[in-house]
Amino acid sequence: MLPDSSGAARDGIKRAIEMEQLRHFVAGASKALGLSVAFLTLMATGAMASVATPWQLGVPEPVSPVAERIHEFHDYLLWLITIITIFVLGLMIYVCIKFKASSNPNPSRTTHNTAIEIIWTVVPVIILAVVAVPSFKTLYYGDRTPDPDMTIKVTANQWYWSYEYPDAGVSFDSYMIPEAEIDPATQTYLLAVDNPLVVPVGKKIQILVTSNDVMHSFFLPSAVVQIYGMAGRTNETWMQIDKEGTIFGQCNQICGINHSAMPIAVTALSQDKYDAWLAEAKVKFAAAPARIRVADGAVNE
Ligand SMILES: [Cu+2]
Repeated sequence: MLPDSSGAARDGIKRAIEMEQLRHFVAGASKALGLSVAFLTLMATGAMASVATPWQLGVPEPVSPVAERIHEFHDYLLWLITIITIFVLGLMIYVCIKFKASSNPNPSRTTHNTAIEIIWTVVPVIILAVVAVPSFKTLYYGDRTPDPDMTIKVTANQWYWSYEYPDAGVSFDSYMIPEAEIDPATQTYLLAVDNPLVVPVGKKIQILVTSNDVMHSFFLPSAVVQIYGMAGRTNETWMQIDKEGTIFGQCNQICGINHSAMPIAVTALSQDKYDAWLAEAKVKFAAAPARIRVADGAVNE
């Protein structure tokens, strides 16, 4: 060691090394976080069926304009919170190292700084505003549609759904297919039903939901529809399924012992196929006697 090397010089070198290590750490952490966020975003927006699969990441693929907007809002918030979190983490690490007792033996006695106090009040207010504006827009967009193409009335029962097409005069019940009758090649137990709700693709459908008994909830994750069914009350929402195929949902309000036995299947068909189905349904369901479920669970077929 050189005779003139002072304690201050050693401290300076030590601090320089620490700052260099910090810069490396922050750069590495940002890169890792950026890659993770990109990966998760890719997984969340990738093509996925509406039935959950083992090890699936992310939420179901959106099938309606409301679902798409909500997914966009979700991704926007994810970027926003990621930036805020990285900024706060970076600030904390910087402060912990720069102002620790060994590198800052004579701490500042500052208690107020007007400029900083204004910044840390105004910036969060701006952040809340940029979250609130798209949030309310999406909320009101999904609430109801002013000019629906058709109406479907959904009535929840313990433990099945009744669907009614008031414009067409068609109504029928939709029951879960029991495990013993499931065809594993084409059906999924706890999701497959005997009579799915059938809708035309690309049409704005007003959905009115009520209940005949306890509280239920009509929940279709791929279309981001979730609305309570309550006896004596009619709740309104809407959906527009833009892809042909079947999506699934479930009652997601605990409604009694067979709560798990009231799945929802919605099949979206092109207008021609839907018209053909409707003509068939008018005949099929007109003649069918209403199924009555009695206390012991028996059903008259
Ligand atoms: Cu229910």
